[in-house]
Amino acid sequence: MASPFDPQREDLFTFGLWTVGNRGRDPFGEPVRPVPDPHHLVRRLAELGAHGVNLHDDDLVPPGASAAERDRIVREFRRTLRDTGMQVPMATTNLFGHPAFKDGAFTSNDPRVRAFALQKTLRAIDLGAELGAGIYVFWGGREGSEADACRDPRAALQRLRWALDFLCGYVLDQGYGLRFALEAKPNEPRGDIYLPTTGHMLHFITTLQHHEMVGVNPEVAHEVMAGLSFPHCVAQAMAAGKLFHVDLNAQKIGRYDQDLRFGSEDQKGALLLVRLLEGTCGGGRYTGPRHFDAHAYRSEDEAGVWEFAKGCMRTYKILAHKARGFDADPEVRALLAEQHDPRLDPLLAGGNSREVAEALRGVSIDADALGRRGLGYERLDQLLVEHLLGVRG
Ligand code: GCO
Ligand code: MN
Ligand code: MN
Repeated sequence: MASPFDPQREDLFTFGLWTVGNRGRDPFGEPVRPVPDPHHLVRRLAELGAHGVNLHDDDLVPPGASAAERDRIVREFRRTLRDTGMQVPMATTNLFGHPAFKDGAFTSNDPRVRAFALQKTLRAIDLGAELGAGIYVFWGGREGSEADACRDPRAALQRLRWALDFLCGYVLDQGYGLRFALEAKPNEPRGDIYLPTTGHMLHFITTLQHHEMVGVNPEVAHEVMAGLSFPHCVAQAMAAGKLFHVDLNAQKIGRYDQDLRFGSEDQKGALLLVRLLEGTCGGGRYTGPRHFDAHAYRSEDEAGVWEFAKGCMRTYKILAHKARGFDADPEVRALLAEQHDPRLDPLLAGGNSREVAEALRGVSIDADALGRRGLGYERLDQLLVEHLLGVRG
């Protein structure tokens, strides 16, 4: 039976080939699922109502493939995309799997490793452009350290900056319509990864030569690993006009990078995130792909993988519905109504001037009364919980 929460193409849901193709390998155990066929993954995702798939270079073209082999694989993949109407909105490079990257890719002390990383990325950017991607993600999983004396972290940042400036230049030279999105993670697989949070990335971007074509790709799990509020991180990126992409998943605090089904943990945080992305609280809506960078539990076979994929998309739509209900609730609106004071409104509206500073000094404010005043947030939060639990709205 059709449900209003069934995914549709226009919802812009995407998955990585590496997510629904995840084989359930972990540091302690071997894969539990067979080697995936990218064509099969694309067809199943299309049937489920997804908009597209994203990929690393190596997810599609095995490393070491000849040029002829590469062209054949890409041609066949494009045919499957055409047959299913699926898009490739985002592409990226695997700069973490090869043993040569054990001490970083763009930040390695060895110029041969840095050159190898650039060669691989140039080829992967060509692949992304050929598949029609508009966003190119950089996740520097190996760009970090354990023996921290191995390099001056400032040198690492300088090398990263140089590589991104170089690659932006390449994209512009080629006339590709690609924008870059930087993805932060605090640790794993390295003890410490450089630029560990989205906030760090946002500042780093301001130091790049082509900063206008570089934004961020925040991931739920990664900011939660750092103990931070993901909605706050996304809000800062949106306010800066830098939310180019988003990696949706779920994560328990204090764990390894779990990449769980979206909304499977911290449903309140997930609701607040969807509320922001959908703009139900005002302040603009995120219009890019809703990408799930997550994978099924290791306990699952292929049927479980498709339950996982459906679950990510359904939960997003259910939360969008809840967010609309919450923000339209008259009691919520009353609690959140903007507060006014006719004496202060004109003074706090414009910028600084001597007159305004002088006038501000003269306003009498009863701070003790303000301190005694209750703000109604217990009620507000309970309303949020009741919307979430389905007894209201
Ligand atoms: C992780 C990362 C990766 C990247 C992906 C794209 O979970 O460790 O998020 O999944 O997003 O490799 O570069
Ligand atoms: Mn992750
Ligand atoms: Mn990610």
